[in-house]
Amino acid sequence: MKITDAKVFVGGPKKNYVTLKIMTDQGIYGLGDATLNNRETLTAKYLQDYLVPCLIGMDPRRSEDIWQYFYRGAYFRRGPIAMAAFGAIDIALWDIKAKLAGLPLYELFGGKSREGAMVYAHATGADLDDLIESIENYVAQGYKAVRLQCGIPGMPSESYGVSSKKENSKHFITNFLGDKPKEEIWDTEKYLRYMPGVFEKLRVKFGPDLKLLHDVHHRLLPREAAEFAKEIEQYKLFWLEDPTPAEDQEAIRYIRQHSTVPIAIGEVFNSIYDCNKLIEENLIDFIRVACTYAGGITHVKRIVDLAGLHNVRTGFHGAPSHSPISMAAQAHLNAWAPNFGIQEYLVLGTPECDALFPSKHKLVDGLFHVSDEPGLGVDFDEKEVEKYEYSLGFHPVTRLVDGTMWNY
Ligand code: KDG
Ligand code: MG
Repeated sequence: MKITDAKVFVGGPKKNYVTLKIMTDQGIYGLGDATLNNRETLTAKYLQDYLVPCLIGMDPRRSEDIWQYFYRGAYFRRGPIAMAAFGAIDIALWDIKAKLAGLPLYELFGGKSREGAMVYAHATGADLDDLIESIENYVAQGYKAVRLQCGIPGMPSESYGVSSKKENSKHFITNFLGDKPKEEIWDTEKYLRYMPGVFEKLRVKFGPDLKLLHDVHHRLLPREAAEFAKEIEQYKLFWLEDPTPAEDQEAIRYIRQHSTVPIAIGEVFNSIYDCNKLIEENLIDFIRVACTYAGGITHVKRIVDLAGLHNVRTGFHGAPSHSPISMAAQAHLNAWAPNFGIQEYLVLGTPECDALFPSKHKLVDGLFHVSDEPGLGVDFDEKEVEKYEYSLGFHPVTRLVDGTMWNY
């Protein structure tokens, strides 16, 4: 069996999805996702110029060897652009492998460990009343877990995950489009003073069963994060995400020494070498890598297995920049993983997205049910993608009130 061709497409509804389609001499094709948010043309070019020419003629069943060929062959290892490009190839090869076997992908990992995998939605509000409305909306739809981000009184601008527009509380997707990054101003003191009260009120309002998550989005210093984590321990969050930037892993140890609040980290990681210490030394509770830019299924499965040895559970990144292809790859891992925790979920379900990526995956009562079709269970409409053009976008940048550059 041989790979005969591979095409890269860039486009999608409100997102520049980078989709890879690998064709074979047996008529079976595989799909991969190389979308690296706000750097999409780079992964597309990496694939087109350096990887696709080498793929032609390779045996698509040899996904491990092909992964090693590109990873070791790059010489300059790791990095989000390369790992996203390798990831797209890897996801497409697993799709082909499962289609060849005539089985849904999860069967190749060891079969299902659960019927539905719990997901969390993004609740947001410019103020606490808006946030409560947003959470109620998700609870009414059957969600068992919500991530909550709340506007902070007196905060000089919108900050991560918060929108001042009320209508966004039902379906808020950050808009990154524009020819320069937006600037946001962040006030740590105001955040630290206000946020614990939000958790308290939400616990009283929604009771003990609803799983509450919160993303600090890398904004705190280690001591601030430790104090915050200690203070909010009593509100029993499902997780506290990215309290500090993850490149300083000793900071996580410091937070850990002061609080038992569950910590989730890893959406910016692209390699097992970014997280092996955090996992092996039990510094985190959830690992948030994504199939897209952490090298695809082959590499992420290795991380999941390492995490399982240390009682670290999965909580894969699932921001809107992941196309339904990588979300499907993660859904198959979620159906199988013995150490599954939760899945971030936003992207599937809009009519435009369904038209571009038809699939039978279903969300029922806050649980993701993976389709039983052979392969990933997602298709891609090449005609439909022609409707969309690439649009430039940037992550916002953040400054402290005195102008100092900070972490977005
Ligand atoms: O591209 C960056 C986003 O994916 C990130 O800001 C989203 O933090 C995020 C999350 O938890 O989904
Ligand atoms: Mg996050």
